[in-house]
Amino acid sequence: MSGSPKQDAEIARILELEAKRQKETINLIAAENYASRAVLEAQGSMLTNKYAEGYPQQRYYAGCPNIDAIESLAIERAKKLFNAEHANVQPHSGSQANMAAYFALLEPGDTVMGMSLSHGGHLTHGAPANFSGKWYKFVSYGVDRETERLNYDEVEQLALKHRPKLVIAGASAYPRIIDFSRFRKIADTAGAQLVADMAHIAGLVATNLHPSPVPYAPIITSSTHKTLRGPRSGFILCKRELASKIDAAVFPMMQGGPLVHAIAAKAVAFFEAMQPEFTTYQKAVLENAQILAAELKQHGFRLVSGGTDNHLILIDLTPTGITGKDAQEALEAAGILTNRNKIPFDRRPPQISSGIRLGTPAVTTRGFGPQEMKAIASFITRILSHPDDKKIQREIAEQVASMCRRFPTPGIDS
Ligand code: DSN
Repeated sequence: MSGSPKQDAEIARILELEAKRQKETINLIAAENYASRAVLEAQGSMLTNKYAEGYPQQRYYAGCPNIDAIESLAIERAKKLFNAEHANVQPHSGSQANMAAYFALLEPGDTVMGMSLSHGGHLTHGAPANFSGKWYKFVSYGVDRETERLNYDEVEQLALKHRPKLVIAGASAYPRIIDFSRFRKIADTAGAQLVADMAHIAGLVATNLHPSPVPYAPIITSSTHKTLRGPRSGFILCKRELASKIDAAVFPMMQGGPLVHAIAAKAVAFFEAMQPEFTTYQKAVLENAQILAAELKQHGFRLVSGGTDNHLILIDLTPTGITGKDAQEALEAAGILTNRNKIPFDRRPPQISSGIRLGTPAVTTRGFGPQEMKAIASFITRILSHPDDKKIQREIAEQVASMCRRFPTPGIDS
């Protein structure tokens, strides 16, 4: 990583430190990944200099022919990758993609149904502190207390009771397959619109390893940097008949100038996701998640819903007596990055939480496989069995550093 020591020594120094941190830690944060060098180069390019309000061939600025070519490529690639009728590649993030979807379909005060944040939903699915919870009347659905999986019958009953204008299906911390076809039936029965938020699973959807929401949801929102392994950004797919509503909701309603450098990086990521190696990668993400989950269970951990079907695992730490916050900090001291997360029916506040969420997308990008998953499960067990033992944390930190040295970090080392 270069930086520019002559111009800004302070930032250059911190960039070096961050590159070192990314290389020397085991990243199990389920929402993160390592973008390729090609993605980083597009995102860091001189395209950041250009204003391009509007859409291809309809700009409010001069000098946009190359920008039109880039955005058109990104749109066409997104459509092809997900088999969608229309794509808007301008949202700056998954949250903004959700905001635009709501703007396209709702008026302030409308009733909406989304998955509760504490059961695995996202902030923008109606959390009270978020714009979604403030501007719309959200009714939350969650998981079944016994199975800790979505109970579609209950979702349907809630929808019939509250008659929302919109149901949003999707999650940030749900380790199981989401049945978008069932959500479609529920929305139809209740006379609601359906939006699918596939941010976490977009890479799995792109490679047919998770059922696609595209046949069922007329609008699909996503971020681009999780399993999809692109730049930090967002996009929306929709049916042709909703294209002008979605485009108007993104610009000029929600955003001004698009981040053209991010759009170029998204185009690169969509291209990469169409290559056969990307399917091999996503299969390895799933395989690693299965092995990590099985090993953790063998070491005595309780996993929410008993396991995983996707790239993430939610550990319920309640039986261990450790909070999510303490677990996250003890693991970080040994170079293992996770994030504390509420578990369904958690009594602790989100800042503390009773769970940690683990994901395999980033470590799989580095080439970690079954052996490393087994070792990581042992590291986690040893640390969380003695969460205050600094000596154990130091010992494991050395093993973590040695493991990381064996696996180059794409985008940084190559
Ligand atoms: N905050 C992201 C996550 O960690 O899942 C979702 O946007």
